[in-house]
Amino acid sequence: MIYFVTSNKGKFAEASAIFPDLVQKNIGYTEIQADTLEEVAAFGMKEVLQRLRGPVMLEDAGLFIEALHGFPGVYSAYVQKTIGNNGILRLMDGLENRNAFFKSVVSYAEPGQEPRMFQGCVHGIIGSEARGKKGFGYDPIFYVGRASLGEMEIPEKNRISHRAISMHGLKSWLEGRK
Ligand code: ITT
Repeated sequence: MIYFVTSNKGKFAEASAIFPDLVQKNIGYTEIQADTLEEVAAFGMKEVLQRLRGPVMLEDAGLFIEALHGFPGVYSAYVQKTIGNNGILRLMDGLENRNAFFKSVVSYAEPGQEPRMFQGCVHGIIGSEARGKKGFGYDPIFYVGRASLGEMEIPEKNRISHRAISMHGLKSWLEGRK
């Protein structure tokens, strides 16, 4: 059993398809203002470990848009809550370079052990319109090939996503230790 500290149901559903013995803990942690997802995750884990024992993981993720110099990046959750997908589409209006990637950083720790981090990225493009009602966050505007992530069921998204890559990294490491 592993505790996954997250408030995000979509993240939890995707992670549960990879780790069937996951338990969601919606206890919150401080997301510091930093330049990298790694710093946010490492700080969050320190705080979480003061409150939770047992194997625990958390994940910090973000969308990085090339033409916007990596924005919204570490501010992805705030930007999604404020200007949302329509706001991003408007910012991208008329821009030819639509390249973007999602990045996920997972931090995992066990009592008395140094936390470990695993990362994953998926490259795609910001489409000209939102499509699909599956997934969460920026999924409807992020396209890999012809489909947006918002059009994909979890198993399909988990074949390519940043989160699936970082979590499979953790899973392989855990299995390699057995
Ligand atoms: P927790 O911190 O409680 O886990 P959160 O939603 O705040 O949940 P993050 O701090 O990692 O998660 O914020 C990342 C934001 O980036 C998230 O709120 C989404 O808007 C977006 N995001 C991350 N992964 C995504 C994905 O797979 N698909 C679409 N949007 C994603």
